[in-house]
Amino acid sequence: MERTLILAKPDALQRGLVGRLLTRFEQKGLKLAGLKLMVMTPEIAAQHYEAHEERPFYPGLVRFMTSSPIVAMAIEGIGAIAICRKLMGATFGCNAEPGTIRGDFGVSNSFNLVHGSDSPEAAEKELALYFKAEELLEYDLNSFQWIYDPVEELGQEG
Ligand code: IDP
Ligand code: MG
Repeated sequence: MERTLILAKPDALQRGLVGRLLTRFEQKGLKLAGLKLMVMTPEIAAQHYEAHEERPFYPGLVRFMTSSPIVAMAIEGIGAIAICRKLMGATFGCNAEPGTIRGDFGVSNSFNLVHGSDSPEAAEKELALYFKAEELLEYDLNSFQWIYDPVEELGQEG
């Protein structure tokens, strides 16, 4: 199992799309391990977007992400990082395929609704920025018995 950080960005919250975003991840068969409505502080933004600091869009990105609340989600599943990136679609809404979150709900290069970690290293760093260890819950999700093949994928006795 892998965990990834998903953010519903300020545009998603202001446009009333948070529930529909969460539904995309739930209906795919991913498990919610953490959930939080919060404001991204300038301090969190600086750490989160460290790698983009020199990019021309950085000041606008930080202004956008700190302008209104976000919803942080910890999402779990086998291969969750790559699966969530596929569900999100390409970075720019205008290029994103229909059927993806960015492809279905937006057209903007910057107001693109959703963030998802892009590697295991990023996921670990980013989850720690938004969640304390005790806010990430360990529990059995009953539906996993029907989402995964218990023998092939969950390694349970047949
Ligand atoms: P990602 O969100 O698909 O991983 P990144 O390249 O990591 O894309 O960029 C982080 C965020 O910065 C994007 O989601 C988007 O909001 C913003 N961004 C990236 N490139 C541009 C740009 O060229 N213009 C405006 N905003 C951008
Ligand atoms: Mg990125």
